[in-house]
Amino acid sequence: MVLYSPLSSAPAARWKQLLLTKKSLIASIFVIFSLLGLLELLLERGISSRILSSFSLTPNSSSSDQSPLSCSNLFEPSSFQHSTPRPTYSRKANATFLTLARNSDLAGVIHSMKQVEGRFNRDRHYPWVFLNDEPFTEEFIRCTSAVTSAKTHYGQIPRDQWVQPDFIDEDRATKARKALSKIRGVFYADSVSYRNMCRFYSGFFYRQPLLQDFKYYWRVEPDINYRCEIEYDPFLYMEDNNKAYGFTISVPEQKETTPTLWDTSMEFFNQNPQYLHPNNAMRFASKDEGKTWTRCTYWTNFEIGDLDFFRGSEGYNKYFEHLETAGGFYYERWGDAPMHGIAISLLLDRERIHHFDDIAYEHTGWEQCPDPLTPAYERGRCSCDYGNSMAVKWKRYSCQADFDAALAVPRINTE
Ligand SMILES: Nc1nc2c(ncn2[C@@H]2O[C@H](COP(=O)(O)OP(=O)(O)O)[C@@H](O)[C@H]2O)c(=O)[nH]1
Ligand SMILES: [Mg+2]
Repeated sequence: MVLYSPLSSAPAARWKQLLLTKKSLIASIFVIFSLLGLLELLLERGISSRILSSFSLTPNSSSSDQSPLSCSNLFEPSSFQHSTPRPTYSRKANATFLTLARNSDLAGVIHSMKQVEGRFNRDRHYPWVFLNDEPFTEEFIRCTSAVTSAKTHYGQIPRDQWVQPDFIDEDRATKARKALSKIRGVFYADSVSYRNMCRFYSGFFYRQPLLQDFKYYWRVEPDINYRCEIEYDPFLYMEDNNKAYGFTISVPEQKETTPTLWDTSMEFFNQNPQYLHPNNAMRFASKDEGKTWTRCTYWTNFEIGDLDFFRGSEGYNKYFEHLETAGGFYYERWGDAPMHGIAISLLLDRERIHHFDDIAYEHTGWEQCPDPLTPAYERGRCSCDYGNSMAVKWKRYSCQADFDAALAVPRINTE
């Protein structure tokens, strides 16, 4: 057998020819792009940059780059089949999915919707509520409504519930953002819009008119994954078991984003002890009866909640007002996760907080996968690795042990 070598004399001519072909190929590409550049100059329409960017189109790329008819291109090969006969469910909760998004989040939103529809909602037909601080584009509405057989609703958040309030001292807020940006590893340190989003999810989401007729919401963010079928109805689980708040993953908040949140919170609860539930889950938030904070939060990009609790709880709304007045959403970077974490843990009977340990959920690489020894894993035909779960692989960053400890605290008889 003769091994091919470009240095051997016999194929030398062919090698030379190959080099020539390669050179002419490069020359042709050069000519094509020069022509495109020329055309671009003439038409001033950015053709070549669009051709180049189409080579690196990712699911996260901005939808505004795409033509109005392009939403169909965002669909991956279908992960679920509409053709097979599906069960019909006669009982439903009064519930909706809730997605806050920018128009530029379209591709990620569609990805998430397909996950939710494919793993659960194709048979249940719960509606979707989409909220945005700007008007949704016609493309966003058309593409998202095409993914679900259920109703979709689109709302714009009132400006005063989104933008930084006037009483915030902008100089102080700017200095705080600059200082936070200098610390390595703090996400969104300099972002005002992220702060708007956190404040909105802390104190305003449940006040939106589109949510007024619903009792339960299930929060869905762009670019999330459900790795098992959801074979039962989590909304009905909430209803049947009188749950007010459900989560999948719990993690501690970063110190740098919330230096004064705990003290500000304790100030409120010390002044208003009537709002503390006697059977609360304080142990989730503090190991020493409130002196120090565990920094534990329910990771709020997944949450299923009872809107009546948020709307109707005087304690929750007064607590939010107290935080709002302190200004820490802008002078620091208080997140909705630590705010919800403290409020839910202190205001609610801990029996009303539920860990959905059978739901396989992933976002930004952090995930929860059910234990394969539990029925949920097989029943859900899961495609995830329990060993990668936050509470297993990253146990030291998980707050699951704190939640379990909170549930184990002996109850006070309130009869
Ligand atoms: N309308 C709107 N939605 C936003 C804005 N910033 C964030 N969001 C949404 O708020 C949620 C959380 O934001 P995300 O960037 O995913 O935060 P992360 O998961 O903490 O990295 C997502 O549903 C985003 O689409 C914004 O400025 N406007
Ligand atoms: Mg996110």
